[in-house]
Amino acid sequence: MTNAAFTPRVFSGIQPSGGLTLGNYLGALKRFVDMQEVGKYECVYCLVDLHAITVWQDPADLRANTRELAAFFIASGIDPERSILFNQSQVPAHSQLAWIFNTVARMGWMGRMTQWKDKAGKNSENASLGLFAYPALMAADILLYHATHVPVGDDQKQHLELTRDVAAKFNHDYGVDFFPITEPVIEGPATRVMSLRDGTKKMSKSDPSDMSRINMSDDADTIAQKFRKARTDPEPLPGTYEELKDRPSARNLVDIFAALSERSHADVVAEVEGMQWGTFKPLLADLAVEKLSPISSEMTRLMADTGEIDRILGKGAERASEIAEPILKKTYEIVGLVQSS
Ligand code: AQP
Repeated sequence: MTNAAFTPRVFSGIQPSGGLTLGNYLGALKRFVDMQEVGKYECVYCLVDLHAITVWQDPADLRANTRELAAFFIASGIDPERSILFNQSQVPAHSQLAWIFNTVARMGWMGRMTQWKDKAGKNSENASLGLFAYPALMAADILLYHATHVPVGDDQKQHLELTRDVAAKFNHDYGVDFFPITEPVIEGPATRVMSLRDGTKKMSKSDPSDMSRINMSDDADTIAQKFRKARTDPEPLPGTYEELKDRPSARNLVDIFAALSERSHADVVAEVEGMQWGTFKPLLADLAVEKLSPISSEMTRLMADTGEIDRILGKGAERASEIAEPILKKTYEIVGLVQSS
């Protein structure tokens, strides 16, 4: 059976672990909105709170961050009527399918994940079992909806490959064609937004330097200051994108500009050819403020009514369960787990 046999369905998620960045927006949220607007997919978007607790989260912060993340989705353009928006822990089928996948995935697969190596670091004996099993839960999130397409940033590519391996192994072991082999959708001019201090490192909320990232909560002055101080190199902007190949910090700023302005790299480079950084950086800062400040003001407005946010998430969880429950039930049947009706 090919993926054509499945309903075209998008699934993706973000952890409510606080500190949303421009990387989350350009690599994930903006793409989620694009997929919703295409109109041909059923879109399921999840605040993956069970993933967040694989590293310590203060309970009060987790609650606040979950609501703030829901506000971020809606403020960025996700319509909770057209797309399904919910938090993972409200649909128990995620954990139930993850357990089945814990028995399908191999220890060796997990041990090779670069995110595990980066996050557990030298202290892996002390990392949580959940952090190690994180990719099996992610496979469950995706396959529970028979998702055919998963928009993510480039850093999630390896986890998506593991999801495909889990689906293929399950189908093979049980002699079925039950789970789709999901397509990662890693597209657009900024699939990996890099640190403003080091163009070879991913922009990340856990970077100790706040100057390395644009936070969704940054005000206009802070955004302008961070771009002004962003690392570049002494050369002016070149005439072709290819000439930026070995200039990661410079390329990063051009990528951000292209993604925010929804233009191709070639188009942007043609316009700014020969420009000095002192001229380009303020243009970039103005563009970022123009695109991001309406989102952060809308987030503030939405956060004033957390009851409404909880209602949206509750309704989303009900709609998600309607898709997930029959798929989980069928999985149990395939595996041979007796369920009295
Ligand atoms: N810098 C980035 N460029 C492009 N996409 C990015 N994403 C995150 N950072 C970038 C994408 O955002 C989605 C949600 O990711 P997550 O919830 O797993 O968060 P994360 O990747 O853990 O975010 P951070 O900031 O990188 O957190 P830490 O510092 O804890 O590792 C995913 O689609 C991801 O690709």
